[in-house]
Amino acid sequence: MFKNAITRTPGMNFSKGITTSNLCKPNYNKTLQQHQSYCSALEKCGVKVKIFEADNDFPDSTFVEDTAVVTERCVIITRPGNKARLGEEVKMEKLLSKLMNIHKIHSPGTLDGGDILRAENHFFIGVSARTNKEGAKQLTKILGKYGYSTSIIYVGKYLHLKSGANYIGKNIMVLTHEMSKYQEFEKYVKIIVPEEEKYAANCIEVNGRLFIAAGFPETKKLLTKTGYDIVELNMSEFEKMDGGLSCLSLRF
Ligand code: CIR
Repeated sequence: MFKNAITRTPGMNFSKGITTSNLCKPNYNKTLQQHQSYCSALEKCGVKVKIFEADNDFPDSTFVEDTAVVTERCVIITRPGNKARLGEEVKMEKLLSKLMNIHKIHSPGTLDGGDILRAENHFFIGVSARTNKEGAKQLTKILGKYGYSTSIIYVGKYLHLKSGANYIGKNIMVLTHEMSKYQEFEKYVKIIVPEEEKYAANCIEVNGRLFIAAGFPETKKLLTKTGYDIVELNMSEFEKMDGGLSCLSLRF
């Protein structure tokens, strides 16, 4: 069960963040509305949501997931792999300073939380354009000290591991077609989203409910079969900046 979540209101310069998408620029008011709906949905699942104020120094800072890995045994402050985001983690470290067992990824390691996929007490660490081998090595060591197992996955062309693979409990992995072929996921029940809906592979389970991006009907049908209550959230503005449901919060 998650008791807490941390989010950050998108800043006015949200549209100046990093993106590879060729969708149009996000609309700020719509972005704020979608963010509020996301936070309310978390609250409806019994989660206490701490919403930090917008940080205009970092247009991507609403994607808080990338700045820390929070578990019930320890916290790891990351070191974002894109220079434009380096420094977001310093602010997050201050905000999390009351939590126990805080560790940090150190240079030359880089690591984005979007590359860290937890499945029960196992952590898949994606090595990507953002998370390097050194960052993965440091995280492996820290998590190992707390009794977690880890393994490394090479993410390929995806921005982050969780852009294409997400664990939703009940031994189920939600995967893009491409990631479904990774042998690392063989022991899971696989739900493979259609190619034209691959954005919807990024979904999160929150206290028995499944948050999915609105507008992906085939994925919704597949995920309804899991027995979870489905909560559809409009993510259009975040998708324009390469962000998904998992990126918008730290849940613990
Ligand atoms: C970035 O490129 O860093 C942001 N525009 C999107 C980050 C999305 N985060 C995530 O998938 N964990």
